[in-house]
Amino acid sequence: MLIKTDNNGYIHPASSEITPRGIYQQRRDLIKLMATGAAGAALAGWAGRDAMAQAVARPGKLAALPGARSAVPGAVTMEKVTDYKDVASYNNFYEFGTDKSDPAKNAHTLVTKPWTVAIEGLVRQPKTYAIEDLIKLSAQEERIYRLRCVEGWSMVVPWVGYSLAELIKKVEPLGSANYVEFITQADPKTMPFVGSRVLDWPYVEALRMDEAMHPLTLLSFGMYGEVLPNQSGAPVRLVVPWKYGFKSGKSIVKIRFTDKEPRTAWNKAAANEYGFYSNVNPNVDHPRWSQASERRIGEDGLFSKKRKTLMFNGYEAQVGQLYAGMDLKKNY
Ligand SMILES: Nc1nc2c(c(=O)[nH]1)N[C@H]1C(S)=C(S)[C@@H](COP(=O)(O)O)O[C@H]1N2
Ligand SMILES: [Mo]
Repeated sequence: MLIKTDNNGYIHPASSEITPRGIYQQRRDLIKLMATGAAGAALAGWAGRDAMAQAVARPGKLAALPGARSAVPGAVTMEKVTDYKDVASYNNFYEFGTDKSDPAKNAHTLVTKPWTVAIEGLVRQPKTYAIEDLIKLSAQEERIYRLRCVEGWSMVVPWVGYSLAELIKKVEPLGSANYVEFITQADPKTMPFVGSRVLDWPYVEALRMDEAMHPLTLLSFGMYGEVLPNQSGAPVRLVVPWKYGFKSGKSIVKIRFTDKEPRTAWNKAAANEYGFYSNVNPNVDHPRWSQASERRIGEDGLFSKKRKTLMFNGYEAQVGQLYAGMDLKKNY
């Protein structure tokens, strides 16, 4: 394949191989049309849409990882998908630097092969999975999720993966397993900022068991029909769409089942700012800024915060009952 490099260091395929962004938008438009019921003629195009989606669905340099559109309720938002170039160049991945542009520049040193994910703790079937086997454990689905960072920006990404629940069922947690902890890679040789004092490495996150079992909690291996680029958390990350982005750990190497609530990296760094739950909530402000609104990467201006942030990031109908009776101001 012919490649050229742009000034961000990205390798792009020959233009004849580029199609997906346009196709994604067409798919979104068509789905929207179907949803409004204004689509008699569009029905004829439906088969064409699928053929089109299968024929492309990849931006270029990485291995294809297509997923069938998810049927999980709430898994496919109708909002405009953020451009791949924005999603892959504006990142938080502190192991590669604290500037938004650092991960895209630095994460090429991450070694994703070989890669294993160890399942440990309170389970009947502890096991270390080779990434290749983990990818095949369940059918890959495409989920188009909003992701809202605690810093006040958001984006809409077509992730590829399957519900974490599929893996959890296979490894059979014990009755005493109340939490699931996600431990991510911390290799100072390949991750230049591991060792910096911003966080206590490795980056660790965790969920309550019912949150981990919720079908929207995604174990993700890809985006835009390809395997994940390193800066997005290759080869496997979590995406928990109703929580602030930092709950979605990147480049996971261990999944541990525990009885007690695990200490998490950001909670250790600043417990008053980053709670264990960290559900997106426009009514509970961060101690240093409001969470009532957000700006969409690639669309809203850098200094405008135009969009109203939605309760549970818009996933309230699906996940609200997980928190029935809880004081969300206290359990932030
Ligand atoms: N290992 C690791 N995972 C991480 C982070 C990190 O610094 N290290 N940052 C988190 C934060 S704050 C956000 S908002 C999301 C960002 O994901 P994105 O770069 O794919 O948008 O990743 C999360 N996962
Ligand atoms: Mo974030």
